[in-house]
Amino acid sequence: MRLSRYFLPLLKETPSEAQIVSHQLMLRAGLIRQSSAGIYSWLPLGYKVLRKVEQIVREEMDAAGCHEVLMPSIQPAEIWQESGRYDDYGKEMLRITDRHDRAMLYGPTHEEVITDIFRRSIKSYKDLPQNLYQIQWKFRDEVRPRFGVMRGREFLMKDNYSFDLDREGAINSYNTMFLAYLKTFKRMGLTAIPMRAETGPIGGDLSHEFQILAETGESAAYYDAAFEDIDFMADDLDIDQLKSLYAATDDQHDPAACSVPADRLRSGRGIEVGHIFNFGTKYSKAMGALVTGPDGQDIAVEMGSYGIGVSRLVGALIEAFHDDNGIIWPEPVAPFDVGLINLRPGDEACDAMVQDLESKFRRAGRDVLIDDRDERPGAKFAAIDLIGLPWQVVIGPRGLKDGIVELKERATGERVELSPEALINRLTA
Ligand code: P5A
Repeated sequence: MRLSRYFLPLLKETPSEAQIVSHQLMLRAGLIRQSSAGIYSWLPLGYKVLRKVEQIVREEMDAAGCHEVLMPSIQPAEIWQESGRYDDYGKEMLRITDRHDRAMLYGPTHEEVITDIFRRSIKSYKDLPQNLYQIQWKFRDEVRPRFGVMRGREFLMKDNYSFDLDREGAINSYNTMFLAYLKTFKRMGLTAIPMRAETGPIGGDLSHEFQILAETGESAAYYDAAFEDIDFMADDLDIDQLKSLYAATDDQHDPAACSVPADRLRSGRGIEVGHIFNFGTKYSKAMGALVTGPDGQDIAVEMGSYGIGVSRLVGALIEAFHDDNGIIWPEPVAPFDVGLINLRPGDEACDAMVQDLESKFRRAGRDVLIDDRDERPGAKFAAIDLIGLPWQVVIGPRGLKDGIVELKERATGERVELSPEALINRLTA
């Protein structure tokens, strides 16, 4: 991709409406634009990151044996009246009336829709367990949307729903999601701390929220240092041990009762990027999601739901990975892998080298953004730092005379001069 032909509206000034660094950087780096309060458009660079985050989430859900579906964003009021949540949900629910005066709503979550699908499709215990998920926009009319995509009114969520015959099966589904979540966040370079949580309007008696650590996080988090040493990608993680490790929010933390020795207790600031719930038969009983059990009796299925804030994660990643010059994307979610800075567009040798490197990177499956704009070098360096690509390559006439280009790693600031061959080897190994 050539920057001169791309749609990347960078801002020089920090927009005054943005209070936190991720919101400021998302606007400055041309990732999003606000449409109305808490509602955003995703511009090309931001949308690329959103899709990469979404894809990691999707791969981990598929690996955990879940099946992807897509449910409507607009839902009928009736199913919420059946579950009993229509009145309880209050003003956060955006209520709509269609031309036939039917009550509809923009879904804030999908427990009712999935329970309705289930009850009309699955009749026997032999078809259990099931775990379905989607990646779909939600709407919650938050009183005070703020911090950009971190607390929006319209936001992208990955939501799973599990169906089991009994409590034991349901806990097993819960544990599977618990481990899948730790892996999902780790793949993005994030350590997520699972914390016991309130169930709120979703309901149930067992719930964890997953908080990633960032200095600018919304709430205080206390946790066992063991979380920092665990290899979340390992296949033999001990779920019971993980669940027993100390982790507490501000209101839960009681220094007197905390069992972790002082030198093993860590504290930080957390951002909630996921939340999982087991709510038993709350919806299946209210809505009649029954299966015939082994002895011929009708049984209300045991359910759970599991959410990841996909659009919030883009903001959370920036909160976790940035410096004074801009964003520092971890490689798995970076919009492009490499930024090629052509210091002298129009110079034959520079143009040819850029072209050659681009096609070699492309063949190796590396996504490249070329700054071929007619701009001062300083402006190019600042732009490529701001948008946070993991690797920067500087191509200039002076270096090329000696057969070298310069490589800079965004995260460390480390620079090396090397031959184009060595560069390709290093970044495509
Ligand atoms: C779980 C899946 C649920 O809604 N029902 C389906 C359950 N859980 S939740 O905790 O309310 O939301 C799940 C995750 O969505 C993100 N999130 C938000 N992101 C941006 N803006 C918002 N206003 C917002 N509200 C929730 C969070 O990451 C949350 O963990």
